[in-house]
Amino acid sequence: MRDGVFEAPGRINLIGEHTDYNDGFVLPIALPHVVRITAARRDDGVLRVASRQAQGVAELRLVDLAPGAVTGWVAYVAGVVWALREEGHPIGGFGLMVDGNVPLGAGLSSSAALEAATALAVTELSGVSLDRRTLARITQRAENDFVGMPCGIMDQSASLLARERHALLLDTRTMATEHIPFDLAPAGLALLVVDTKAPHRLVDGEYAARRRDCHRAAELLGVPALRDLDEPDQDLPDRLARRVRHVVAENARVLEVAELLRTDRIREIGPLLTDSHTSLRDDYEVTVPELDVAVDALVAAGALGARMTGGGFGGCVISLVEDTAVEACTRAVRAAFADKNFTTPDCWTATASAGARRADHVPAGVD
Ligand code: GAF
Repeated sequence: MRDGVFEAPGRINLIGEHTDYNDGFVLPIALPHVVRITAARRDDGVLRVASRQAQGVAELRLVDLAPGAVTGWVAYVAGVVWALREEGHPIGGFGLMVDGNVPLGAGLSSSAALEAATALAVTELSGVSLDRRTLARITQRAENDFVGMPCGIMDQSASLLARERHALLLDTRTMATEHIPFDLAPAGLALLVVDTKAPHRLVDGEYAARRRDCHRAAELLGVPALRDLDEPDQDLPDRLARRVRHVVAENARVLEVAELLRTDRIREIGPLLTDSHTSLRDDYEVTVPELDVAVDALVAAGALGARMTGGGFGGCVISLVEDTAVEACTRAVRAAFADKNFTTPDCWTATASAGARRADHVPAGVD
């Protein structure tokens, strides 16, 4: 029996990188690209997961779900069911068919989209009513404790809370949100995305190492989180001082970009995007040559600003460009990549799209 279809988008972060696990600010948009799950309840206590993009079918008994017991992409699905059950929600067996078009391994949060779609599907079809912020926290818990990736809460929040034609300003400490209009076409602008194809691996030591640096710095400075600093501190060991400088400046940039968007001064966010990239390259040290070459080529070709987006170490660059400059910027990046013998990048423009939703519109009273 087909019980329901649920969709959750990937995301692009406009600015506010590596701030979420420091209790800071982020400003993502949801992509039009989604993970789609067709879900049906089962009464045998089994979670059966299949995907149109991957081989094989996983059949897991709910009672066996435990951190470490499941690996690969199925862990993101199983982890959400596990986390919900851990928190006492009555989630039973399910058959889930996963489909989607969020580019994989590109730093566009295909895994958070998978988690969000799973959470929405299994709660709604079980009659468990949880608000979106709670779902964001539970899906983050699934990724932290079940998958073993110590991510912050940005990606899950973007997928669950974002709105069409708006950017989501999120205070990750309070989970307060503001939906700020972000509609580039009427302003004659475009957001050009360059998927560098540089392999992107966050479940490795580098992300966790940055997180440890930040926590150590906060501890040394006697603050609950780096969010609580207004000025970078000079008394730390060099590496920690640079990490702190990035986080403090990046939080300030997010708030500045938010204010520029609120007051309809979109073009003026360009230099702040590029400053963010420079800081991620020099102080936070999470870029790779493909990301730096793309940003340099875009800015040289006339982009108003450009930066890596997401965790770094590969993945995508975003740039704010006049809509008349999209082709020239695309050509410039392709030429720069060819010159360096890098893999040819994918280039496309993104629009701010809707957050996770039920996609089979069941008339009221039928379900
Ligand atoms: C990854 C993480 F999952 C997010 O929580 C965030 O920390 C991001 O990297 C960096 O801003 O996407």
